[in-house]
Amino acid sequence: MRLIIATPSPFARKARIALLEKAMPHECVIENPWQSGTAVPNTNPLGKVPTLILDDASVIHDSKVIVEYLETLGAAPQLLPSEAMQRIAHKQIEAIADGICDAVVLILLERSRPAAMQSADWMERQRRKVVAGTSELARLLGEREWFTPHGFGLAEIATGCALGYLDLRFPEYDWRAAAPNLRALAERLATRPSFAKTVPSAQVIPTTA
Ligand SMILES: N[C@@H](CCC(=O)N[C@@H](CS)C(=O)NCC(=O)O)C(=O)O
Repeated sequence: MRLIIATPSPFARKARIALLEKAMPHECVIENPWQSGTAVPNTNPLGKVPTLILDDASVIHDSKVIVEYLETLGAAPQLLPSEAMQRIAHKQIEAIADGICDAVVLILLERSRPAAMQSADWMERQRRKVVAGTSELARLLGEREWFTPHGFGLAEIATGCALGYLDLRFPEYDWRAAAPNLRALAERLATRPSFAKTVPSAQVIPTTA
């Protein structure tokens, strides 16, 4: 399998962590989906990473679909619980974590526009989503070690990727002070080789009009 990634992408990181946790052999191909001439649209009509290319050349894209696909292969550990409501809890938490990342991406894109074209209102609207989403993740975790009785799984992966992305792309928001329980979760996750091997790093977002 080949996984098309970008080094800062929290969505790509989610898929990478799932592959590493399950010890599935794969190759990572680094792209920058924002650069002109990127090959990403050749495998994903939406032009986004991650994209998973299987050995028979079939393609699976969107991190949520990739993780669901990997689960069907049956390798341990199980990242999505079999029990229905716990499974929904993991997917709900993933949706919040991904939504935080979407809002940060929108802020970055706005900042990449010429200063006179940037909308402070738009960026503030996205910042509120980041803060409210993080606060909801903290509420859902509470004082527990993991979000659900299933233990480590998709919810923790998605949350860890969102928090890592905040550190990289939105460091002005001190989520550790706002949510000490998420800080403790992030510290636990950082000890896992899958997280340590996939720490995000920046790529350039070209200026857009
Ligand atoms: N829902 C998608 C989101 C993927 C996404 O937004 N990826 C960003 C990088 S962090 C991207 O490739 N953006 C390029 C673009 O939107 O043109 C997923 O979970 O895979």
